[in-house]
Amino acid sequence: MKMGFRWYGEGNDTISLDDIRQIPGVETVVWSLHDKQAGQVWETDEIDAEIARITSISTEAAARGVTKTLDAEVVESVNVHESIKLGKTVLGLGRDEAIDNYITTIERLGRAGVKVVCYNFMPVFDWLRTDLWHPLPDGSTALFYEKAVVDQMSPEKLIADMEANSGGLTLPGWEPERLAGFGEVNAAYEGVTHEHMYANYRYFLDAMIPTCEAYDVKMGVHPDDPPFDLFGWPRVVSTKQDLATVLSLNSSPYNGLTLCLGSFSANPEQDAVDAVTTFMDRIHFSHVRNIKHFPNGDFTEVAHRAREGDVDTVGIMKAYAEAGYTGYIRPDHGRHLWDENTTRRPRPGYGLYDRALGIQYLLGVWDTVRYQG
Ligand code: CS2
Ligand code: MN
Repeated sequence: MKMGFRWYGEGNDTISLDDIRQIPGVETVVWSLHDKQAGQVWETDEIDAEIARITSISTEAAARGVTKTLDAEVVESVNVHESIKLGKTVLGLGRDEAIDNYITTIERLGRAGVKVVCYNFMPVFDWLRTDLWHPLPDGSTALFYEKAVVDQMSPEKLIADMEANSGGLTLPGWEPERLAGFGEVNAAYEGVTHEHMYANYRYFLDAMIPTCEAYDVKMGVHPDDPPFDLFGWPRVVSTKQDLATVLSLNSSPYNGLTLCLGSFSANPEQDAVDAVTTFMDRIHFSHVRNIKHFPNGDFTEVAHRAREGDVDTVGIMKAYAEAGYTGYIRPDHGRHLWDENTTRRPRPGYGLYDRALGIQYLLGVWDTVRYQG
């Protein structure tokens, strides 16, 4: 297993590579070119520059005797253009052109040494919460989902609220360019069923997977977050059955999962440990985090420690360790702690401290199973 840490890039994150380097156990920086829109090709020189930045040690740090390096083997995400999900031209781009661009990007990432690419197949929106800075009883804040708000609100109002709530930062999945196309995309989903989505998904995989095999880049789809339909749009990566269906669309091991156990567990009926053991050989990357459910359908994100919430993070790490899992793992959304609620406001869910604490907890379980004595 390799432990990773998501980083938004120089000048785009409150956390530095030198901060990440000091978290015990982190080997991989999970990165992306965050200014790229879905459908765009990633340029080789931009890819190379970002990887060089991540894998090198700054002159200043080297002068202090720093020698620990990080790798850049995991990308999260290369976003899928809506035309691919819809199977038709939308926002001025045809499906086949969008797929060709995606394949070119995968090829270039493979050449540069990237091993896993995370993506999602959610229609219109990426992840969804109603409060990004929800107070917890200990004074920290965390991402929160209030069911009644989503049930009563229009997507347009939610977009406005999220923008107001993001502290001026562009939220991945909520990029202004994506939101600008909302009306057209929303209309294009009229009448699109889950079956249509699966047919388009298969078409995409069949076109792309041979390139993934040739360049040794494993694809990992991230589950829908939250894992149920929203605003009538068809989500197809929500349930355990959905994950099995997606894997069956193309049987290559390169068609795999980014098993995000927080997203998956946002449906309280789903069993995270069971998903890990069921899909083990097709999991290339995993996000381990914890959430707490309320009887009215709300949920909040909490610390990674199992007893803080409803996700069995110990059972998850035990299952990975017992199987000798060789893929990548990262902590997922953490709470915002200490100065992150005042002066050092991070990207929502992506502060430094709680993810660093979470990693130590996850590695504690891993080491208990793998390295006793
Ligand atoms: C989220 C998503 O749960 C998560 O990791 O923050 O933004 C996720 O990165 C994307 O859906 C993956 O494509
Ligand atoms: Mn996740």
